[in-house]
Amino acid sequence: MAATDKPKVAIIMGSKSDWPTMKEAADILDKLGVAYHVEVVSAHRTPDKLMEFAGSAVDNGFEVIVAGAGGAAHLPGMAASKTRLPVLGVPVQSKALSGQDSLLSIVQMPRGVSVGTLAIGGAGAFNAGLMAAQILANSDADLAARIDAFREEQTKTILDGPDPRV
Ligand code: RP5
Repeated sequence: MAATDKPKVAIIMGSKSDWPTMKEAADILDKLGVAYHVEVVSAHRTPDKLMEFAGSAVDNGFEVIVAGAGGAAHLPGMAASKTRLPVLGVPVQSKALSGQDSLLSIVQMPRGVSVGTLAIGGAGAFNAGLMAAQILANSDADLAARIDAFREEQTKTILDGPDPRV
């Protein structure tokens, strides 16, 4: 990946406190050589910024948005309301309700405005990054090959260590 590559993936989150979770999306994109943009954009604390960010996302060259939020997690849905880009929602694990609140806030979108909802927490963030890469790979053969290699490596790791005790 060239340093000058304009990111096609935006990773946004409601708070700096979401970063330890959302870093997992960044980590898999790093591993797959996909450039990304990272920014805190809060649906509740910075609503005008969210509208501006999502409303200009296509013009800014983004092709996928990964959005993570916890609690009353309205960020992914409100981002999706302002852009036709695929929005992958990550429910961050909240302290009070263990992310059940985040999950339900993100997943129950009304018909006609879609958010692809991932699992609660780090695995969801990782898979959101992976899915963003898989979307881009439809028009990027080199990235598709890197994803295939990642999957083969993952499978080999399991097959090479079948004994659960070691
Ligand atoms: C949400 O509120 C954020 O996405 C975060 O998960 C949660 C708590 O935010 P902080 O109070 O830690 O900033 O908007």
